[in-house]
Amino acid sequence: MRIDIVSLFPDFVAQLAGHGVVGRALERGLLSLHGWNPRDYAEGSYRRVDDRPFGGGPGMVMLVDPLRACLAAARAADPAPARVSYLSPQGQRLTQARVRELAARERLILLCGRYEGIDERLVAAEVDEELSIGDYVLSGGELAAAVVIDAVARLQEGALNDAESAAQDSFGADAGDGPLLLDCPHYTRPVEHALGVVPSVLLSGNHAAIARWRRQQALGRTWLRRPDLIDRQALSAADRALLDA
Ligand code: 6GU
Repeated sequence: MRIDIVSLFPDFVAQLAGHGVVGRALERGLLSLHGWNPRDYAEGSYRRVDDRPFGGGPGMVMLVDPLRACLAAARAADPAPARVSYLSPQGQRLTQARVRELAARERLILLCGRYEGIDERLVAAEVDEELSIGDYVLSGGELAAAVVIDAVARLQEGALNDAESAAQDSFGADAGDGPLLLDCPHYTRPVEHALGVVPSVLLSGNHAAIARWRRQQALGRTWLRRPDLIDRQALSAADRALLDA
């Protein structure tokens, strides 16, 4: 998958590439990241990318033309067509279902705004979807883009190690089908500690019992902490039985 990021902060892309699952996905050739700076497409010696808002008020609004030229260059860098996703608090909330849909695309163009926003005419003409990562305000789209990139990178086939992938299947937090559940508790050595003992089922060697316990913990935690994530009617009969047990 190819991801193009349009941002006034080119260092941001380099930061992402150096670490963790995203870094590994890049190394393995599962993902490529390309940064595009609208300032490189701005005219004049000042290379102006923003101006004061009509109607007054604080802050600056990003100009249409540098962004339009920058987006055109990003699009043209690869023959595959790409939708433009604008990261903004006005967007639809990002969910794991949406992440799965984004991860399946061949290309993404992520548009990061700064300051008070982007001239609405650019948004209307060039943006295919607006995405928000939650109901709070960030000073720019870059952190939101990083969230999208991380979430999408780890779903690329081969991005995770075996152990990480295993945690994703049937009883994991993101089974891929069914509800997104909160994770179950995890323990490591020592078995006995002043702060408590490890649940005995995890030491039993009974893999079916362990899987059942983890699924039950995940369901129970989700039910208690994030009831909005579970539609009881949509659970499998097996999950309902675990939740009721
Ligand atoms: Cl995508 N951008 C900004 N600036 N703020 C946000 C956001 C995005 N999602 C939540 N808050």
